[in-house]
Order: sequence, then structure tokens, then C-alpha cells
Amino acid sequence: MSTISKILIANRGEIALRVLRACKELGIASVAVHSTADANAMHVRLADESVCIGPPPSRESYLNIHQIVAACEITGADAVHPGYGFLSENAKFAEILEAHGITFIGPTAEHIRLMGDKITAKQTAQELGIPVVPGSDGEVRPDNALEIARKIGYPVLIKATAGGGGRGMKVAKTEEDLMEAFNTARTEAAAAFGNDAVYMEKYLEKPRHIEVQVFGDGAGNAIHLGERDCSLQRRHQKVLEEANSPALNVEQRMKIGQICADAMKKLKYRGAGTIEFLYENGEFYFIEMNTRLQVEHPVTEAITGIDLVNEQIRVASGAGLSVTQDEVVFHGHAIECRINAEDPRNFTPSPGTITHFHAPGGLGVRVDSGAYAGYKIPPYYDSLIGKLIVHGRTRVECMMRLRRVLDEFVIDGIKTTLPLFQDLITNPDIANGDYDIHWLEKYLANKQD
Ligand code: MV4
Repeated sequence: MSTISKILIANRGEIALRVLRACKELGIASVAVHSTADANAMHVRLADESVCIGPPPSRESYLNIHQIVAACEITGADAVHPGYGFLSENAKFAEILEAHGITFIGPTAEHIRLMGDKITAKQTAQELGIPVVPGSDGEVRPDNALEIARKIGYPVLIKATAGGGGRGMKVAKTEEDLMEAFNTARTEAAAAFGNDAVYMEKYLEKPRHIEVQVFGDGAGNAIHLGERDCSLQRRHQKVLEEANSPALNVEQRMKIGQICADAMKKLKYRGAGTIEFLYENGEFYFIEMNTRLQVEHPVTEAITGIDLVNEQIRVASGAGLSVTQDEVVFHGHAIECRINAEDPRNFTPSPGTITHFHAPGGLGVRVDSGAYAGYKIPPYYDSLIGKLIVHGRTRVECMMRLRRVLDEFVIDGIKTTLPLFQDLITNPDIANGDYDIHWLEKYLANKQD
């Protein structure tokens, strides 16, 4: 067991605060890093120490590995929590830290790399007994694209091996569309990732996006913490997430959860992970695995009562998980709304100064945000300014609570996506949990006209 006494948080915003809070509750010292644009950010104020690591652009600050390692050396931090985004799924970063004797709070570099390549991720998932989308066995080359597509059956989807998050994806509805879609996908993949390798899958037309939270201790023990439904999204940006998924019953939950936990045991996975599925007609199809903590982890925390960052730190220090699978109990329902500094009509960024800020409270309410009255949102980073998480004993109670809480929330001076959620909670499809990954974009398109 390697005790961790000081953690450097290589991130900003609400997730940096989230990690800080776990450090404080564990009695571990915390170091914030920040760009010059974030000198007045809340994570800098609340950390025990802080280090400025560079100018506003992420490349020169939050993504600058040399600066972050130097900040560890200066402050004597013995571990780094990467949060999400930035360097959280950068295998090289994990290796460099370990080479400096600094603990990376996350999986091994090997597992990050394995899941970062979407073909090896899918092959690994399949070998571990996780159901996958029917498709090609690995990379598809131009000379066998037609034959493989015919075997899979149209419509097919061409995906970049180095992809993720929807970039470099093309649908071919019929054989006539195939070669053009195939070549476009390769060109886009080369431009976006510097790697033109693509693979092919059966295209699922109306799936939900359901992901399973897993946790491993790195020594062969692993558990699942149920699923989250993240189907409400726009341009691959999640908007609202909930746990449990309104589409699953207890048997389905425990079955897919056990499959994922068993897979993570075989892999000897370490730390938090998310196994992403498309779900259609009662079947799960693996698409990707994320080897980090996710933005939407609080809905899982709400229904399990387990602090996921605390578990990450425990596992990284070799103390193992605090719970066994039998001790994981699911209570009620939780919904998270991502509050972005964006115009709710067209989602254009709305940076600027927050003039008034009042967060709601009461039973079953959590607000994770570094925002405050007088805070100036810099234009350099993503537009997430906070997350509102509401918990209730039932989904209906949760929705009623969300309605109450959205009315209490005040953020003035900038545009936010709060009004979008006010709209969504009055919609019958949302009330019924009757939506798929395309629902929100269709809803927004219809609202325009
Ligand atoms: C798919 C799919 C339909 N069929 N794969 C988008 C990003 C990447 N994570 C995988 N994605 C998809 N893969 C097959 N075989 C539809 C999507 C997809 C999607 C998935 C999850 C959440 C939102 C989405 C929005 C559009 C397309």
C-alpha cells in the first residue's frame, strides 16, 4: 500500500472542486493548478495550494504535461487526479507520472491505450463476454468494404478506429452509398486523428445510450454500480442523464452489470470505468469503454450513496474498494442537468460575468459548480458551469423535485441552458422516459418552426 498524502488536481471547474471535496474528507492535502485565465476560479481558492501552469489555451496549460509534472515536483504532490477530459485518457501522461514516482489516479496506461483504440476495445470486450454490435472483425480496407457490408447487412456505419465521440462516423443506407461513405469516413478520420483506419458495424437506427459504471481494484476484484441513461444528447454532448435507466427492469440491470463486472475482473481493471452500450429492442451492444470518471457520475453516487472519487483514491493507494457487490444497493432515482453557459435556443457559447447566482437546496438536491456572483466565465474552455443533480425515491418524485428546483435556480448576467430543462420536464415523452438518442435533436428542430 502506497499512502497518498497530497493530490494534485490536473483539471479545472466543477470537476476540480469535486475532487478537492473528496481529498478534504479523506484528510489529504490538495493542489490546484490553473491557467492565467483561471486565477479567480473557485478550485484555486478552495485548494490548500495552487500553481499557475501557463497561459489560457489548454495546450499550454491544462494539457501541458511538463508543467503539471513540474507543479508536482514543486509542491511535493505524490498523486495526480486528472478529472475528465484534458489528460484523463492520455496513456503517455500516466506513464510519465509513474516514471516520476507519482501515482496516476486511474487505470494502467496499458488499459487506457487498449480502450483508446476502438477496434482493440471492441475485440477485448467481445473476448471478455460483453455483447458487441455485429460488424467487421477489425479494420476494413477499401478492397473488401463491399463484401463486409453485404455480410453485415444495410444500413451499416463506418467508424474511425481512433475515433470516439462521434467524429469520423458515416452511415451507408444502401450499397449505392457505401464507397462514398467509406472514403469520406477515412478522409475525416485521417484529418481528425492522423489515422485513417476504419471499421464497420450494423447501424442501429433508434437506440438508447446506456452506460454501466464499473470499478476495479487492479487485483482481480471488480463491481458494477448500475447504469446511467444518457440518451438525451445534442451533437454528442450529453444534456441530461438519469439513473436508473427508465428502459430497464431490475433483472436486466443486474444481468448487464454482472457481465461488465465479470469482464473487469478478468481484465484486472483498476479504478473507475464506464462501459458504453447502445440499447435497442431489449438488447445491449457494446460501443466503447471510457477509462475515467465521467461528468455524469453524480447520478450513480445519488442512487448508491458511494463516493466515486473516494473509491478512486482508495484504489490508487492500494486500499481496495470499500464495498462488495452485495453491499451495493440502489435507492430511488436521480437526474442530472448539465448547466452550460450557452444560449438555450441555439447553444452558442455565452461567456461573461455572472451578476447574480443562487443555487437551490433542500432534500435530494446537489449542485456541483464553481460559479459565484461576480465570477467571469473565460471563453477558452468548455461551457459547462455546473451540474444540478436531483434525487427522489421514485422517478416521479425526482421529476417533481427537479421542477421545483429549476424554479429556484438563479444565474443572471449570462445565458444558460436552464430554460431548456424547464421545457423538457413538461414534455410527456420525458415524463414517460420514452426517448432515444435522436429524440432531443428532433425536439429542438421542431421547436424552431
Ligand atoms: C453507433 C450508432 C448506431 N449504430 N453505432 C456515436 C458516438 C460513438 N460513441 C458511437 N456512436 C454511435 N454509434 C452503431 N452501430 C449511433 C451512434 C450515435 C450515438 C451514440 C451514443 C450517443 C449519441 C449518439 C448520437 C448519434 C449517433
